[in-house]
Amino acid sequence: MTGFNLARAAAAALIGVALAGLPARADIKNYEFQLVQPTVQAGADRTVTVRLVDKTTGKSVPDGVIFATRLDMAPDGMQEMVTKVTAVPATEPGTYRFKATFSMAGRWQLSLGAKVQGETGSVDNKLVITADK
Ligand SMILES: [Cu+2]
Repeated sequence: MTGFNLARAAAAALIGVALAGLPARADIKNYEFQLVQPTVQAGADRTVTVRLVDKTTGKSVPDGVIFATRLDMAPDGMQEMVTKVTAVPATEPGTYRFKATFSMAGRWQLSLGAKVQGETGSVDNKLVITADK
C-alpha cells in the first residue's frame, strides 16, 4: 500500500466508524416521557409526575426543557375539554411535575413537547392519565 492509499483507507475507516457510531449516539427518538403514576383522583389541583427517559440507557434525563403542554380528554372523545397545566418544581432529577384540575373522571391525554440539551429536534409524547372518581 502506498502512503496515499493508506491515508485513504484510514480516512474511510474513520468515516465508517463515525457512521456506525451514529445510531449509538444520542438521538432525540431515544427519549420518551413516562408517567410515574398512570392514575389520579378526579378533582382540583392534582399533581402529575412524568419522567424523561433515555431509552438506550434507561436513565432519567434531568435537563429536558418542556416547551409545550396540553391536557385534554381526547381519549374519551372530548378533545375540546382542555384543562390548564402548571409546571411545579420536581422533587427528583429527571422528573417533571405539573398541577392540573381533572374536572371529570375518565381518560385525559397529556401532550408534552420538550427539548433535550445537545439534541436536535424535540421529544413529542402523548400520555394517557386516568382520572378516577
Ligand atoms: Cu370530559
